[in-house]
Amino acid sequence: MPEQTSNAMGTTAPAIPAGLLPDAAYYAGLGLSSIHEKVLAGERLSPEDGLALYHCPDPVAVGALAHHVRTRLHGDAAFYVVNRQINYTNVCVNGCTFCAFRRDDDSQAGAFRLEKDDIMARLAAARKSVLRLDEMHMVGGCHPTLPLSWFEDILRSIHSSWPDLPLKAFTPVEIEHFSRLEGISTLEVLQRLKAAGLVMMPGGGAEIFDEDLRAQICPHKADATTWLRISGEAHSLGLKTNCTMLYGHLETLEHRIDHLCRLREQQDKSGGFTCFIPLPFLTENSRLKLPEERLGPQRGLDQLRTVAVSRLMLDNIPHIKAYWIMMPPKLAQTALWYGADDLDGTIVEEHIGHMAGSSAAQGMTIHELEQMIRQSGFRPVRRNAVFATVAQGEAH
Ligand code: V47
Repeated sequence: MPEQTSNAMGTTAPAIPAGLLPDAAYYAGLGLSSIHEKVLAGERLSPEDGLALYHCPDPVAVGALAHHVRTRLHGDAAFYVVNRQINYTNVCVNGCTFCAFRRDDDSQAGAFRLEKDDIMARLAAARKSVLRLDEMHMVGGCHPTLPLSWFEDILRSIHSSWPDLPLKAFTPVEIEHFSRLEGISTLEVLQRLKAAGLVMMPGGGAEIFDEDLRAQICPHKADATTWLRISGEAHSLGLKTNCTMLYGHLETLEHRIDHLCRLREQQDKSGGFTCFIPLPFLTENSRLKLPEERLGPQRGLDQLRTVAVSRLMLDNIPHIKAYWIMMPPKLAQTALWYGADDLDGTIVEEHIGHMAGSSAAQGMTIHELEQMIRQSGFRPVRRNAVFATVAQGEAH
């Protein structure tokens, strides 16, 4: 039996097997002595440390540090959720240049908008096929006319049909849009949605926080300060939320580290971020054209390194997700060894990544997710939307 250790999140996890982490001399040779020491001591890394990890020539050594932290937090557990994604519309007023999903208005080719009955039917079918859903994940474009009451009604209907189904919906960007449409504060929007049954918010819309870059890729979207403020407001109401970073487009490594540090700072203040999801930019059907050197197979290693640096920098966020829709599933499996501890879930239907070129399936079965986790050497743990454990699996 491996030695048991208690960790910062209050759970007990087996100690990392001795010898997996390269020794101090190896990290000294890479110029990472102080980072190695800080990681072993559980101390916070600086922005400069984050950049040094990005510049380190040995990505495996960076991954081993992240794996050490991930193991300290979660042992050999790798989480997944039996969920159903719903994109209620792709009509959006924001016009972000990277987005392949959005359409200008309801009449444009490829535009869609679900009715309440469509949403209920999708959930009913998903529940029938898996017996029980542990998360409904609903997001959409910022539609120009759909009122807040439309969303409240949908949440209430779902909640009254399936009171045990945790409802995760609406990014801070959608919350800000509802507040503008209704002429009420974002806090009031959140209070109303919570009263209608919302328990969790997904982390989309954070993109990259740097103001100059935001002006280039998403000029009309809620700005960084607003995105972070709304997350904090949600936390103050007891709603848990996730957070993301869209990377691999025009940003520099400094922008990525700045983004991670702003999330970490917000988490110090409000404490409700549950999971961080680094989202590698998928380039198909996008108006944002990247220079040649930003494309190509080397992006795989960058994705693993970004998972690892995120795990190491975000010392106050419990979970890091390798989202198998945006990362190919094989890379998501590998990411479990680079600091990730969660794979998201069964999903069933997804549009944002697929319209941008994701070649992943639309959904995965529970068996496939558990196999992915077991074949990577981890123990599957089925969780719900707020990361409460639903069922523990065996490692093999
Ligand atoms: O907000 C849009 C990003 C996000 C592209 O919280 C793109 O559990 C890559 O946030 N290439 C939506 N990314 C997805 C999201 C999410 C997904 C799964 C789980 C959770 C969670 C959150 O996708 C958007 C945007 O940042 N995105 N277009 C693209 N071409």
